Amino acid sequence: MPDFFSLRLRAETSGMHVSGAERLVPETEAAPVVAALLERSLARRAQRLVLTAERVDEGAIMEAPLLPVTTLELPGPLAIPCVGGGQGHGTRAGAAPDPEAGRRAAAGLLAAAGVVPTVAARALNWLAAGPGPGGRVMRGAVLADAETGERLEPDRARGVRVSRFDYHPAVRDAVGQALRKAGLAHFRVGEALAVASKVAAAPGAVAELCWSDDPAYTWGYVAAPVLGYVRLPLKSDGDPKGGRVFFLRRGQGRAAAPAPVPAPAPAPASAPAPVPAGDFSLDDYIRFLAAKPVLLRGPLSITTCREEDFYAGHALRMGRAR
Ligand code: WAQ
Ligand code: MG
Repeated sequence: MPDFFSLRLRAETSGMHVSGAERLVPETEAAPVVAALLERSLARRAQRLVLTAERVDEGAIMEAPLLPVTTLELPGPLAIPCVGGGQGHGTRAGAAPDPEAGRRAAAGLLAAAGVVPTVAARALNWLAAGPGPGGRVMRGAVLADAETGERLEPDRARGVRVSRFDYHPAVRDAVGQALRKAGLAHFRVGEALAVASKVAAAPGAVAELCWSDDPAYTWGYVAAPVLGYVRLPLKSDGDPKGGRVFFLRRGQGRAAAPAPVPAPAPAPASAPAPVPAGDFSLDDYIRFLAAKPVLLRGPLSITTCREEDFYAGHALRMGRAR
């Protein structure tokens, strides 16, 4: 394989971050991908675009499995399930998914993945209020200790950005096709699945909670090594608050032990096994998210599932891990 390029585009208006895009592509594709990223940001009329392009040695790249995707059907008349709706982001025309039911379900999923329930509840409040100083939206993610709820991100205004990841070139087209076929063509789904799959591959990863700060995009997800990527309605139409919380279990070691690198995994049959908490530090965790080049691959599973069936199918109890 040729060398790869990490391409990162950041768009700002009046000094405020408006959007970002991350790609990790073979050198031969770098030029057309840069053009596509620029086009998308220009269409959003940003004032300032910052493009970073860095050569990445192919030998430094790790492969990690894509999380299986489930759209959760929630009980109640308002939460209408959604794959195949043709809207691209999971809502059938006329359906008004109930974000309160979604947030309750998200709390249960986080607890099942190993987040202490009071910590999960706190995290939902962070995103609802805007997790940055003064209730602002952050550019990156909140890091939270899954057991104590302590916030661990070094910069409370910026958060931690996941970078240097992409779909493996061998699966990228097939993934796009599978998502479109399932009614999940919206670019946010494909981008979020890639972020979540890298985050779940980090040493010490327990779970992630996310919904967009785009006021028009109301679906979000809970992702975890033991759950996969679980989509659900998480906010009301028009709400501009959103963000990400990465929950982690810290390892024993405090020295600069290198992050354990999982063997290049063949695609998992269902959910990939959780990475056990090992000998790694918070710095290792952050370095993995920001700097370790990761290509995601494996067949992509996409299903729709009722909440109780999801727990049964994953051998999880509602609200707590097996
Ligand atoms: N690394 C860390 N945090 C990030 C990153 C990143 N690369 N990109 C975005 N964030 C944080 C940041 O705080 C944003 O404010 C927040 O996440 C939301 O970002 O399957 O599009 O790009 O239908 O608005 C979920 C899709 C879409 C659910 C989420 O997030 C589905 C989305 P956005
Ligand atoms: Mg984004």
